[in-house]
Amino acid sequence: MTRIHPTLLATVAALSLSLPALAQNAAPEARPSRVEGEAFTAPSAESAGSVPAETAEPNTGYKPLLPNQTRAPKPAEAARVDVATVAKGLASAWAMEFLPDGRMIVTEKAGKIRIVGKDGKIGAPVANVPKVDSRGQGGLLDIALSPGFRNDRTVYVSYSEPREKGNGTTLAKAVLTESGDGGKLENVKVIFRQMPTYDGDKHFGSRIVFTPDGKLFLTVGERSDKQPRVQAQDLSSGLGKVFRLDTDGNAPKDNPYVGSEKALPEIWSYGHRNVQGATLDGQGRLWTIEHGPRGGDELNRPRPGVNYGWPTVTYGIEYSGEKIGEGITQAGGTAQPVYYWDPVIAPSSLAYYDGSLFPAFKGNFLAGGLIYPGLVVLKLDGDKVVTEERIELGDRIRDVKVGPDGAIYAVTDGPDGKILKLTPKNREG
Ligand SMILES: [Ca+2]
Repeated sequence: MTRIHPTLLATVAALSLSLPALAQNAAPEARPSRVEGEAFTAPSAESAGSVPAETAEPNTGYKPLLPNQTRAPKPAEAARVDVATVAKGLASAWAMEFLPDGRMIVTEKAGKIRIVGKDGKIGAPVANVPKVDSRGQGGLLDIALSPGFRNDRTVYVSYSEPREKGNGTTLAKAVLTESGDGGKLENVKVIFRQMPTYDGDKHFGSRIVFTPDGKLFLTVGERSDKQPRVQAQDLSSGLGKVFRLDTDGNAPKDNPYVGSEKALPEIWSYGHRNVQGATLDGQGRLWTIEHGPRGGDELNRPRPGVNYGWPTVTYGIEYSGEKIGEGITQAGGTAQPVYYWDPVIAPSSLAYYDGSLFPAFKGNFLAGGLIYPGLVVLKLDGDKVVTEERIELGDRIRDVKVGPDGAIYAVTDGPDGKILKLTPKNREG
């Protein structure tokens, strides 16, 4: 965790930010303040151009605290991609994963899992999927393969679970057995429930990310409405959190709040809004992308016990145009987003590019956009964004994955959904 250096405090004073709040948070047990590392050094890259990818009018009058925290320049040289459709006819696909043999496994929001062949043939629905509440933004959400899938055939799914007096995001594991072009889930076990249950149809998250130490992260939402969303700041509530779990859904002993009487031991980080994108970077660290309010989508690198601000601190405003809470964009004890978008892109998904087909994308993040109809490519240097590039695909993108072949696969939203494959444009052809 970052300690505040005296010279940084002086810098902060010079910038006339709130010193009392900072002093309070400089106590040994305090969460990192917004003043982090080399935050005041403007990042730059040789590949950067001089104009941002985003040129539309912002929705808010807020200014970023940090250089390049929004509207980073585009690369001087644009990526040239070919786009092919590898599968079509999916019904509101939500998530896609590659199976070890190169086929794909896909969730559909209404509650179906299908295996898609390498030839694009969409398989029959897998039987025995848990019942989902698919109203609004709910339904069958993410799917992830157990790290030992080749042997244990275990899959993990997150979904909005119908419950007494409402619904909530639930994580289940099951064994996938295949027959014909379909199959079934066996030994379905709910291993974690986001609580409390709430009667709504928005902001369920969610993504599942396994880590090399045999644990997993589960991201969720805060249920959107004004009444539940304040619980994103409440450590006794499961709303608006990133959880870290073991593969049976229990809190690992080294989680930040294990042993605390007032906080849920499964919590990794808090103050999140609706996290629908999550991935590990090349160092195995978690990154998330979340839907903000109007003008406040965020890229974060969630660290243990850190408060990401929502709904007290945000760069966005209500869709009505009102400010959110006190309308503050920074506060001691909360982490600034690494990057934010105003206007929003509505980020559905996040992947880390570690393939070799696109050398220029090596180590970059790829985010799928629902409002921005395509992919957003972020190049980072030392955890700061140096360029933002847009690849328009003409469709709402629900998930993005890097294939075993190094190609980029984007899953489109809505009826007659497609899986698109992006490869570098053949300059000779
Ligand atoms: Ca935030």
